[in-house]
Amino acid sequence: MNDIIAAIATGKVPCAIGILRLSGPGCAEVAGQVFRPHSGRELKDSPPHKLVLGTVTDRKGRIIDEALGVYCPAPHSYTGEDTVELQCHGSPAMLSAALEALFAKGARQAGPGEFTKRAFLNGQLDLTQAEAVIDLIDAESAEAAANAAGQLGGALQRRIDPIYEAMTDLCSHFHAVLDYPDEDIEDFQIPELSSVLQNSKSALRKLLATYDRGKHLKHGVKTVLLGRPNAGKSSLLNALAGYDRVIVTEIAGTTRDTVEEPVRLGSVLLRLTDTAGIREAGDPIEAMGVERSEQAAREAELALFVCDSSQSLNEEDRRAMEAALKAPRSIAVLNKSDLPQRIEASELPFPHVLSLSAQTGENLQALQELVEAWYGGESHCDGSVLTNARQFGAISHAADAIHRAEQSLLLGLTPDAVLTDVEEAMTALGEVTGRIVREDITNRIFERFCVGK
Ligand SMILES: Nc1nc2c(ncn2[C@@H]2O[C@H](COP(=O)(O)OP(=O)(O)OP(=O)(O)O)[C@@H](O)[C@H]2O)c(=O)[nH]1
Ligand SMILES: [Mg+2]
Repeated sequence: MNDIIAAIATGKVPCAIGILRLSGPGCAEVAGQVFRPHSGRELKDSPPHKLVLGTVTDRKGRIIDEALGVYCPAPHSYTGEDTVELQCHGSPAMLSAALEALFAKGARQAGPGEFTKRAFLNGQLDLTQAEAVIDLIDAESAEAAANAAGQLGGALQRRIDPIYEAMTDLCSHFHAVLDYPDEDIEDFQIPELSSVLQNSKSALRKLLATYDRGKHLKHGVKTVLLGRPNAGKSSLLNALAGYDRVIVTEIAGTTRDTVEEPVRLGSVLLRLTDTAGIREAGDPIEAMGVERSEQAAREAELALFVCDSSQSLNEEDRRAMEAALKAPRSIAVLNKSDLPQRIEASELPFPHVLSLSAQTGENLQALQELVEAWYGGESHCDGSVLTNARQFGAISHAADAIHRAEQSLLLGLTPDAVLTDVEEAMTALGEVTGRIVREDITNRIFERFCVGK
């Protein structure tokens, strides 16, 4: 990591400001050959962490921009190394020319995520925080951003660390007793082991339970609109999206294919899929559309069964209902509440039935309230939830290992057999935060038990 990396940190379209970023020992010298402060001082001698105005040159030495530069010497920087940022005007051509000039002076192109990787390797961030950086960049809602910002601030790490610490204490105690019999160390206690295992398992299970909320925050809730032709599915999608996303006509069978649209309902992002109306298809294309509707229903977390409440229920409605009820959560929508009603809520075998009008917008609020009650809320936007499959997989692995350790203890196996599983759990937790287990146990032995004095 001794080389100097450089990259354009902003997008590749013309905009007001474009940022060039460098990191690595001595990068201020390299940047200083391309960016010259108006003050006449070298960039490396400029006041650290302060913006200075200057000119940017290309590899031929021609001035191509006037920009602000900031030098952050190690270790007080994002990567923990010397870093420089040049805030230029946002011309992609100019930024490329300046980047080439930096390459000519000894920098090399940074790889994807390399600045954050260096921050991790230099101990500025743990893995959960490094992952939060990418979540923050990808955030599609303020809630997702708030959660990623919380994780970047270390919220998930703070939740995992105490569990890891308790296991470290346990293992280090055990190894200390075993490896240093001459030292006067208190003997190992089975009840202590048992209670640590129990607490750890319950904390890990609570953490695993946050994954659904984390997924919803990050990716939205996969939602499908199901119903017979002309029920008003597309009208509902348009009403929720706030614009005419899909074609609506009075002709039954208007929608022939599935159509996806992200829709925000309060604090919840729904990945809404409109589908072809479910019925005995009149032609092969429609048949394929209906098959896709049923496929979308199988993949959905939330199904909205839409029916035309001005018409009595028929077989087609029942077929759509059946598909909707298979989703983990479902809501029956009695659409067209603005027309004379022919269906009673009690006719529908759904725990949640809402009467509304996609056309007039009447009672759409009720749908939002229900969705928010299920998937929304501010409570879990603090960054302490699991948001990706890697974290979930590793925490599940840890929970399984702890469960095995508990079982071994119950079966009366010796503590070393139990501790093998505990160490496996620690390794799995270490994968989430990026900690190295052996090193931590060793450090703790010397820290806590003063072995070797
Ligand atoms: N009065 C009234 N008409 C509605 C309402 N919602 C939809 N419609 C009408 O019902 C007809 C069918 O609406 P669509 O949204 O195309 O229905 P769909 O379920 O998508 O139908 P397919 O795509 O054929 O499966 C259109 O003429 C809409 O204007 C409503 O709330 N009230
Ligand atoms: Mg439609």
